[in-house]
Amino acid sequence: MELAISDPYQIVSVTQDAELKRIGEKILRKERISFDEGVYLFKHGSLPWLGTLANWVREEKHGDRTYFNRNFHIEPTNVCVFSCKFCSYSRLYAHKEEGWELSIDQMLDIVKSYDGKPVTEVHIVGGVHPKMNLEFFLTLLKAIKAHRPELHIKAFTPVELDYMFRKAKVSVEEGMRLAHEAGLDSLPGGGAEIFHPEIRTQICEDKVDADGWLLIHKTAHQLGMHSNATMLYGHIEKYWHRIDHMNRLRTLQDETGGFNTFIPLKFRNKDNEMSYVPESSVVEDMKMYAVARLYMDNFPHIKAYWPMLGRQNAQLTLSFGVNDIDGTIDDTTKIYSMAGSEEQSPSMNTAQLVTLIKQVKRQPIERDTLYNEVRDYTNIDVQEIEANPLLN
Ligand code: V47
Ligand code: SF4
Repeated sequence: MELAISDPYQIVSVTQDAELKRIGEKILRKERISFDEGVYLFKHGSLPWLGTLANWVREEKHGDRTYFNRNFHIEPTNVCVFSCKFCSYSRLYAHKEEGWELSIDQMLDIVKSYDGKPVTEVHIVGGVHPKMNLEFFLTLLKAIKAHRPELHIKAFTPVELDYMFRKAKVSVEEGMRLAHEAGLDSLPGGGAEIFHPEIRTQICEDKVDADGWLLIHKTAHQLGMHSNATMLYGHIEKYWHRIDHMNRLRTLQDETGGFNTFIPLKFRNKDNEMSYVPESSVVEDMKMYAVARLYMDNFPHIKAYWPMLGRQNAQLTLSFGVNDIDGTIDDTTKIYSMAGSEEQSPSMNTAQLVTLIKQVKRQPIERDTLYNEVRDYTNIDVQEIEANPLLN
């Protein structure tokens, strides 16, 4: 009989490491793994072992269904009062002439440039500019909703929101309520970095801390909004810092159920104050995704963000627990190209995204931000997509 390498039962039982075998059996029984077990997986799990189990969990949850969306970004400014050491993108307020600042009209023009195009989401995130205050962003949200009510607005990290709320002297509850009423539909996952203060104080000491980040997401969930969560990995953190980070998110998710997606973000080292730190290897990247899938048992989705990883590595993650590769992007974000990603002008049309997913024998599903199915592309030919402007 042929030995299927992807058979999780075989893989778990052939390992010589008794502890690994015990943890693997727990996963196959769909039991939650502990903090220490998570760290053990990072330290002792081989890539094929972790990958096989993560792929099994992914297929139990989603089969071959692999999500993407049609979206674009708006980056209001790269001027920022903070000074995160890993950031290649921001210009300090003192050097603001080197950065950009968009007016509300300019941002609305970007939204209008998508009129008639079948995008479902705008993702708005940027630096923290002292003049772009809560009132400015409430006006922006209202203007976008007035122009295109059905466009989902996923915007602002707790870093931006915390700063706006403090300047406007409103509580988190009041600020989030105002933003939601003005049109904010959900929160993206940024600004999380590494929560543990031992690392956070070294890489981004002056922005919102872990509790502040988690409170803003919790408040969003209590208002009925959904959100994502990221983790910036592969720099000076240890494995246990990653598990600590994921554990805080898993605990909040138990309480609120408001997170949709966990997105590990690979640290890129070009042109920032941490350029001396080498980037993680592809093997380490795949292990990160696999352990995320195994540890984050209450997160429905694990996303690989292709503009950061590169499209081929993003494709590879689909065998290591990932079931979402984000969207078309349309060359509207600069954060990763400035940090050294090979994707210097990130843009993929639907045909390209569908091809990427089909090449690894998965089912491409276009989703909206909340994972409602927009279209199943499994049985649609790439030529048909390319010929139809509404599909591509
Ligand atoms: O918080 C900044 C990261 C994040 C670097 O929710 C870097 O769907 C790597 O959160 N190397 C912002 N990463 C982007 C973000 C995001 C992206 C895509 C989708 C979603 C979502 C959220 O970018 C920051 C920071 O962690 N970042 N600099 C760098 N040098
Ligand atoms: Fe500012 Fe965000 Fe860059 Fe930090 S990561 S310096 S908060 S733009």
